[in-house]
Amino acid sequence: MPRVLSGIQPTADSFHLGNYLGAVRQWVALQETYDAFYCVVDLHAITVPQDPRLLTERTRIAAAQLLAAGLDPDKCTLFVQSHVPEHTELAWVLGCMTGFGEASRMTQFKDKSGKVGTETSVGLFTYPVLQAADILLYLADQVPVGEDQRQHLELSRTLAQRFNHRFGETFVVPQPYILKEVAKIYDLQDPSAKMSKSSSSPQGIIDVLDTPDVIRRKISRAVTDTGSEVRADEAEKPGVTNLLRIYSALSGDPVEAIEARYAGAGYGAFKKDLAEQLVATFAPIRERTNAILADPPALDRILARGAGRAGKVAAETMTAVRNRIGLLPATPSLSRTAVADPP
Ligand code: ATP
Ligand code: LTN
Repeated sequence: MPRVLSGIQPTADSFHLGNYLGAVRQWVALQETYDAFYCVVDLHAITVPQDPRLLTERTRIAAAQLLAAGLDPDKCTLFVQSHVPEHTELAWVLGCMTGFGEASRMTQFKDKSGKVGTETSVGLFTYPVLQAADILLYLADQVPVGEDQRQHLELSRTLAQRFNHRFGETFVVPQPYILKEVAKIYDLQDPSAKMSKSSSSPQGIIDVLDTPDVIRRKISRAVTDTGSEVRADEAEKPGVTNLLRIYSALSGDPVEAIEARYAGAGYGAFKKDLAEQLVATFAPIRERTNAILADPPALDRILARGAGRAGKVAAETMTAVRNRIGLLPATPSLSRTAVADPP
């Protein structure tokens, strides 16, 4: 079975509509036909300051939402990145093969470091290298993400090829899996900006865990464009075009069919129906998330099982990597604990 891997950061109390349509929905679909590995990337989250208590809580919330959205632990491997230490070990190795200039060209680093200013960490700079390690450890063929991750995926491909060329075939060169129609969902208040956990205003972003009333209010206040025609036109009507794409992704109807349905009806009826589509999708996810979060030990068991399965694959790849690059193998019968100095 071909492999798929993806990750999501536990940096908010809820995923948003962009995360859901751009990534998570594909994760759910792909678990049926791929050997799928999905992780909550807590080590990526700490590239900017995080409150420790909140990070723990949000890691569980993230995992619960993924299960509630349809990930099935019997069909995929769901785990927390920091539970598999090979991620950081491989990131070090790959970091030693990444050019400083090459890493400096990452646009997400430029954007984010611009925002955090003097607080910019080395971790934020090497973030894409850790992401490459996440992917390459599992020899993933496909990586489902939104458009904003395309450049990071390109770096992962370059590093896989570079390693294979220098040390012999080891890694699979991964392909981005990006669905054009939902690759970039825009902010409801500013249709020129990506809907984003870190930069959208609360009114610009729909959270998977928003209550139905909040969803209805945010959609009714979403900026639409001049005129009253429900018509996709990226240049003239970016707000309506974004809403049409969301409607189409949720309902499965082509954009043209939705345009035809609301011809002459104005924005009001269209937005009302769109809000109901969102409520129908998110209300059950919200309820299931709350139910899963009510039993933390059960959730932790799912994550432990995931880490066990992921750890096996990661350990195998890491052994191959250590051998390839010439690190002296540790003698198993003389493991650290077996020959520890007496206290
Ligand atoms: P931030 O913008 O604050 O860095 P984020 O909202 O992009 O965070 P991530 O955890 O970085 O959230 O992204 C998780 C996944 O969701 C990634 O695959 C990313 O490409 C995808 N994604 C994020 N925002 C959007 C969006 N607006 N449209 C489509 N996909 C998105
Ligand atoms: N950088 C990604 C999150 C991420 C990821 C990954 C995605 C970390 N590791 C591996 C795909 C594969 C983001 O969404 N900002």
